Amino acid sequence: MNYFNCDKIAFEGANSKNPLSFKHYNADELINGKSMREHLRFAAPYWHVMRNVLSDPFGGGTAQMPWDDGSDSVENALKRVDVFFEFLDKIGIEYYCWHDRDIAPELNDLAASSAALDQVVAKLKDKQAETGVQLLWGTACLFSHPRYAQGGATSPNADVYAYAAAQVKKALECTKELDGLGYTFWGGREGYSTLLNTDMKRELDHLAAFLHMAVDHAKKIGFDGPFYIEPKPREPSTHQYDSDAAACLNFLREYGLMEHFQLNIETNHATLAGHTMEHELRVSANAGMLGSIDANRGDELIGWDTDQFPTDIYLTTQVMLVVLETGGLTTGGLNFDAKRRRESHEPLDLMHAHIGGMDAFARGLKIADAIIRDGRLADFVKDRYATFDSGIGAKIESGEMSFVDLEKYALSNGEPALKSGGQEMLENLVNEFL
Ligand code: XUL
Ligand code: CO
Repeated sequence: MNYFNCDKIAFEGANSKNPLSFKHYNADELINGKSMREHLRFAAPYWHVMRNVLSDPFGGGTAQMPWDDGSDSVENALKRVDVFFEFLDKIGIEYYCWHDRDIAPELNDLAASSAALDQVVAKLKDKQAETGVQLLWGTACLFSHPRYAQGGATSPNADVYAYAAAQVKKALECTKELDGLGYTFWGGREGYSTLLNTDMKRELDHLAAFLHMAVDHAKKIGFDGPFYIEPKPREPSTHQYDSDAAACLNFLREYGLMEHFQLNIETNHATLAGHTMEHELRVSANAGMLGSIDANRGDELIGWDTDQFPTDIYLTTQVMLVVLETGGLTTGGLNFDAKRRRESHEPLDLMHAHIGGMDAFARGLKIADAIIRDGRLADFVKDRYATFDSGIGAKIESGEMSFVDLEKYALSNGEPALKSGGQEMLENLVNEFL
């Protein structure tokens, strides 16, 4: 098959002028004893690669998909699988992710949709065995069909809730069938449009019960991969309950779900929440809950989820600094939850898009590794807290001190001598490596 009209993308090095080559991503090159492929664990999202027609709020799809007959048939869905695996083979990506309704059509009733899913899953299983490609995570689409207009696991309607549960049960079983490493919950419509009609407490209780049932069912079928929650503040809803990493952590703690879940952090969701990606990654990592990454970026001038491919080396460096400092991704990966611009409608644009993202992350990885090996940045941060390493600071950290003790100390110690935070010096230091 040759739908992408190119050979396998090869590493040609930084001096190559071939746009269909990697300049920096060299899968087998070792960085600190581990290959780039193992560090980066790139994944491709079925929904963007195979199903995104590149429409926007003002116009329909532009994407050329000569392999797709536009129908909701199982036959068409099976054909897409071949095209997707051609894409993965040529780009050299070894993991992928799906929603149930990306890979197979939603048909007239639940039983028919599930039967269609089984057929496609059987083919995906064969393709995985043939190629060694692995499923990074599966998920259920609980946001496109009109029945989910008011939510799935937070719907005010119990029949919708049951339908959503049945869909997740099936998606979980398909993930298990494909030896998926994880399972994601992104609550697209788990939130509200207005609080005038919303019993927030009741909806959150329902959501927690739903997730507990998912955990129970995973145990029952022997699925032991982590569940991921993917935070996002809004769009499509006005407010999504999983609005950012901190809100998700609070929810998981409140409802006793911490041990079964990790977070899947997406760049454009972080920025929509008014945070940097680095912030969201650090919040997750601090709680020991950083599981996986949806690697994309937003646009500073557009206020919605533009899902662009990551190209900013500063951003990929920040991401890889957190990933390396926390010991690397284990079950998770870097899933390019990103789409081409509407103007980039040719199949080959998919190649350019992923080449750019992979090269940007390869550079981020090398730079982050160099910054860590250099040590000056970490030394500065450590030194900044040095007053807590001994004396009064060490006593504060060990919990020995009271307000009375600290008042006594402050009265005798005089005015503290504060050192510079050194931001500009550190910004210069980071730029030395770029
Ligand atoms: C939507 C988004 C989803 C999730 C999976 O913004 O990121 O595609 O990654 O449901
Ligand atoms: Co995502």
